[in-house]
Amino acid sequence: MRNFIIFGPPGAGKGTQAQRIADALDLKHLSTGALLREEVSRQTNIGQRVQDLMAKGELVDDNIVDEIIKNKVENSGQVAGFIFDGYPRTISQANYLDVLLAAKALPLILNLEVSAEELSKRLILRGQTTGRADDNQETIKNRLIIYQQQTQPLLDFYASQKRLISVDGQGEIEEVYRRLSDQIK
Ligand code: B4P
Repeated sequence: MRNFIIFGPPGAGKGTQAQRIADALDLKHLSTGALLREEVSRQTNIGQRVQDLMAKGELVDDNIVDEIIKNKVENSGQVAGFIFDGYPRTISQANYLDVLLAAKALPLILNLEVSAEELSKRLILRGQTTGRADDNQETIKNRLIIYQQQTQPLLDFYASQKRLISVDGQGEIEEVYRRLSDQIK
């Protein structure tokens, strides 16, 4: 089994690249953002609890996302591996995932590096085309601050364990994909 985490700030291209890597390596793609948005659109209990937080760009409680991931990992049957997208986002989630995967294979972290200016540009463009509730100027600012405070520290955590691969996330989508593929052949 091969497991990966696609990592980076909001707008770095995590969802975009995770889908390609999943297709190429026949991995199960698990995006907590997409799974949470599905809960919101179905107006489940979880959806109702998280929708305001998500619209403001705040992180959802660790327990909620940990539980969602655990269910998906345990109910995916025989798979070649997983690519986690948007998870983990806190040290607590990272520890939880390592315990969950300890008997399988600890994931390698693929980190996309993109400038703050380019991130805002991409998210504002997506907001205009898809109308996603959290892709507006004010929320984007908050998401970037939260990323720096709560998620970025994970880079040191994984680097110290020699599980971190960073690539330049700027340029054409195909170009970024080639950089990632070269690292995981
Ligand atoms: P996510 O859905 O993970 O949102 P995101 O960080 O913006 O990443 P996304 O994958 O959508 O965007 P991408 O970079 O691919 O999370 C949304 C919210 O859910 C969070 O704010 C939080 O509230 C909650 N949440 C999710 N997971 C959580 C967790 N683990 N713990 C707590 N809360 C959690 O792409 C962005 C745009 O850039 C796209 O439009 C894409 O087309 C474009 N793009 C990609 N690559 C490009 C390139 N090379 N050049 C130009 N544009 C590119």
